[in-house]
Amino acid sequence: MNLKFVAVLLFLVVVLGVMFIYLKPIYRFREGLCDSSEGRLKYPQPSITHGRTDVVSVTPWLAPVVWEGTFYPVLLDSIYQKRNITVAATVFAVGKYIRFLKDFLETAEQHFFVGFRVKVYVFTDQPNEVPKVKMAAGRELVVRSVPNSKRWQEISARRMEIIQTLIEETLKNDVDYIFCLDVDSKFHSRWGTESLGELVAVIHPGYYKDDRSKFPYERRPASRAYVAPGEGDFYYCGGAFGGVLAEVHQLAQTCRKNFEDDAKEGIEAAWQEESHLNRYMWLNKPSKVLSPEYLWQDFKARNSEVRVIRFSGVIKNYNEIRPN
Ligand code: UD2
Repeated sequence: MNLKFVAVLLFLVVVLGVMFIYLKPIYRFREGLCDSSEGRLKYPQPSITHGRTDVVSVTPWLAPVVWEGTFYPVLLDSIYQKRNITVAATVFAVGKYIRFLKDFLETAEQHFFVGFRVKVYVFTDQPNEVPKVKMAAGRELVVRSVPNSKRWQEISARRMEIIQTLIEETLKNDVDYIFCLDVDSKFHSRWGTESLGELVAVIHPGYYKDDRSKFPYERRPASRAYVAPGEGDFYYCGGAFGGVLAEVHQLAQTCRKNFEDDAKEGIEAAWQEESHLNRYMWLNKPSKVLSPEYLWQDFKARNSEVRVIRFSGVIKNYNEIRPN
């Protein structure tokens, strides 16, 4: 009886072993994951009609616009894996916004540059309240104290100054890419190497089908965030942008200076640093543009061209969470 059992068990182990050896490569090949016998990656042949026809996938200045279906994640990951990159993310959780941090950090662990070296910089006025989130090997959480402010507009806008200083004082030789993200958001799906570029902007989910005359740019010529009628490419989010350190440093420094010079003259742009960022991106075209998959809004129904929501802003009660 025991011998029979052992024989059946052995038989099953052999069958499963053979299946594993022969079927795994076939499965992996279908997924586009397979190494060829020479150790090279196999993936579907690029087609001359590659990409999507229902959405824009390249800008007039020839920057890619990243949508699901325009890239092979495994191919991109293999390219950047060889470069051994480190990606930083900044996130601010000041005042009541600390409540969003746990979900942000936990979902970042599941979806944001999984398998890569990542440093998440949390800026908060309540360092003791930062949730303990288990981070995978090679991933690190750094907590920095920042003061609170009476005005939410200042909390949001002062991020540029803090990002500028962080790059100058800490990140310079340590990190290759940086993304600056809103905390009241969650990751739902992959955000990875496809998003990397010199200067990266995300198209705002609220305006991507609108004519540029409807974009909420700063329209007063007195402001340094001014965008004239007939100007502007896309309306970009203030809640997510990034790129290589030098480019993001230049962006943060310029937006900060323009914001402060405006303030000296008693002007605050319509959407604070988001307005300055939009002006900056008009004059300094992003080298990669991310579709609204990369910052959706939970209160919006998903449109059919948005096949994947990767990151989205949660529904929040502004009156309840903002300082004023
Ligand atoms: C938009 C932008 C935001 C910013 C703002 C204009 C998106 C999705 N969001 O969102 O990035 O450009 O317009 O100022 O594009 N914060 C705190 N504590 C506060 C207030 C803000 O920590 O009391 C931080 C936090 O990281 C938050 C971010 O600042 O995610 C932006 O503030 P918001 O979410 O209130 O801005 P909102 O929703 O108007």
